[in-house]
Amino acid sequence: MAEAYTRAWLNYGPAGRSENTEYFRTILCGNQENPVLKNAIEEIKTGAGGMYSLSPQWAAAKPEKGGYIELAVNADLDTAEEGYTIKTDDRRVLISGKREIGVLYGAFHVLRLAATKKSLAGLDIKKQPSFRWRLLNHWDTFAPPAIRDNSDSSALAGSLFFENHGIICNDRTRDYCRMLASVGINGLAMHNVNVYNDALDMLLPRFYAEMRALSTLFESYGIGMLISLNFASPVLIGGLETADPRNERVQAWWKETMDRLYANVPNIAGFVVKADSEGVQGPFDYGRTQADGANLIARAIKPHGGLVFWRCFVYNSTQDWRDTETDRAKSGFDNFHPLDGKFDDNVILQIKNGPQDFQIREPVHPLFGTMEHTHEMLEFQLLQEYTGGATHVCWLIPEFKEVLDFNTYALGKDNTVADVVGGKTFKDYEKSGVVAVANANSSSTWCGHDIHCANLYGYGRLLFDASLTAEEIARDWIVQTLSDHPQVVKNLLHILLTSRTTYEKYNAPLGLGWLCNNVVHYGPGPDVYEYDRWGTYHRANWEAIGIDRTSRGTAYTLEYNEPNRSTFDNIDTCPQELLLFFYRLRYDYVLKSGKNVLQHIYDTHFEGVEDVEVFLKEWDALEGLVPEDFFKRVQQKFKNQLAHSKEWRDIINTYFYRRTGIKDAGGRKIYD
Ligand code: GCV
Repeated sequence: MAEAYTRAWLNYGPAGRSENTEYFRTILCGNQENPVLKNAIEEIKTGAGGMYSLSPQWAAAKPEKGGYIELAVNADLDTAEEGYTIKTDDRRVLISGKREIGVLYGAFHVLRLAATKKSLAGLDIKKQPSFRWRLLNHWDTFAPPAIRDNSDSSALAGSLFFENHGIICNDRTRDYCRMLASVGINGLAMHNVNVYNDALDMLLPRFYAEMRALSTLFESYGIGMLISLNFASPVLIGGLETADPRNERVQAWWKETMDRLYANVPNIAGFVVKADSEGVQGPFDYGRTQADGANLIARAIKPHGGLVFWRCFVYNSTQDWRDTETDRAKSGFDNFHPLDGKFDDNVILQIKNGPQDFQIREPVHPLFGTMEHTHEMLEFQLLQEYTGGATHVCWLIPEFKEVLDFNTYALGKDNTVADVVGGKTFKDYEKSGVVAVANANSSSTWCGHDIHCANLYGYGRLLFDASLTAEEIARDWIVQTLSDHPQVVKNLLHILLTSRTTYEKYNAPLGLGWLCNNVVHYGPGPDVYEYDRWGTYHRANWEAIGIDRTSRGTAYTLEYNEPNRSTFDNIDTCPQELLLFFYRLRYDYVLKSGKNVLQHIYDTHFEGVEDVEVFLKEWDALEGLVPEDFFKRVQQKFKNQLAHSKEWRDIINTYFYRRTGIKDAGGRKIYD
């Protein structure tokens, strides 16, 4: 564990004395024993101390004089369960929650307004979350996989939750919960979805005490505990010779194991399952369907109100590169779509945003909006596994918004992904939601790069209020974390809002993806995946590149509802940024920009590096305007990003130059 760590966006730096100061004199709350309300009171005290050097007093009755913040639970509030209102009258800011958690969210809202220097006078706000479940899946492990624990790629660096084969619950865990609650995250799985060794025991008495301590802490911040489990547990830890979902002893084992777990650990929201995926066992091993597998767990936990988050990342990971018939992109749809209506009501399918694996540009997964009788949840990745590790700034919120705004045309009408996973299209709000692979780890900056915290922050804010713009979210993060100095806001806004496009320029042209190294998924390796077993081939030769996924090729396009199907199936209407995902194109194919494919690749790779040069300059201009240690850390990161973007540029450009023998039209340096 890192010994010291930053306070990220909860640093509550001096907000200057303002009209807001007065309100922070007293906190009126009828019940300071409730753990959630207690956390709200503590948070306001911390905020008032940091921002105004005040130590507000708690009071059970209205103070005689002076400003105050009142916290109240009001079950009649006309909002969803986690909703709240904020109203300012005269000398009082009244925060009302339908339940205690709404009060806590409201308290964080008020603190955010103060920290971003907005006035608390005259407020009349009503809020409720856009999605019921706003989750994180940590991919932490009891012992970090050494091969991935490197400071540049660091996608899976040291864990927040595990150390020396044990589970951690300490002050830092509490601070993490504060951060999550401040942006409305309400559920969290600690362990990687690949569950082996010690992690199998998270269902067993060995860890009850630690799990109880953690889940109680989580509960006081409105965070439900999720547990990742291994489908083969009855064999691996249960002493049975099978994990067949139709076997009665297996069913009894799951029921008993879950009954005992629920009796000993409070606040379990559900279980995350990766099955039949990348070597992990699942129902296919017994000739059963994914629905048989999911329902097995669902029935065992139904009496406890638990949910199964069943992942759809099921594909053949032992493909032969010579096989041109199998298209991995189709596997999610092919395995799950025929099962629509077969899943129990407490099963939610957890579907990655795209059909492959968190590449910087993928089309939206065709399962969204095509399973009318099934609860669907969207899975994003905050962990920058493919998007630059702990080095490259790649702010993902614009991408997340694009995905949420994608029109699935479910039921033949306008229905965005946000509608589908928000429970508006087919199923109810209670089983709706979004999950992201988490990016915080044991590093002192939480995410291995100070600016990567903007991804975690932005994710939570967006899920709580999907109507926020990327710019509004970015601005709040900048001011809360650093400063409202116009130069700081301007430069960082530019960096954040354009960083995804920049990364895409040198990472993967036109939706191609997979030009990276294996395992760490960091850095250029254009042929690394080409002859491997993972089904992710670009098949570049001397004249063409890409896979034909149209109706003339693998027929992936047919998995979408109309009119998306036709849009993708026609090269003239297919979005340009996805052309190499959907089509096999000659390098001299001319894009709408007037450039051919090869020149587009060369140009974007040169441009990407130039963009990073601008980022570095913009950052350098902030010296003296942001805290020095923060400034230095980030400056070094930008220097590393610049060097590494050059690596991307030169390796990818040389790769295609060697394939084609065609020089850059601009005469720029491409190595032979
Ligand atoms: C946790 C990718 C990652 C794996 C990950 C897998 C998944 O393949 O590289 O580490 O496994 O996705 O989402 O299950």
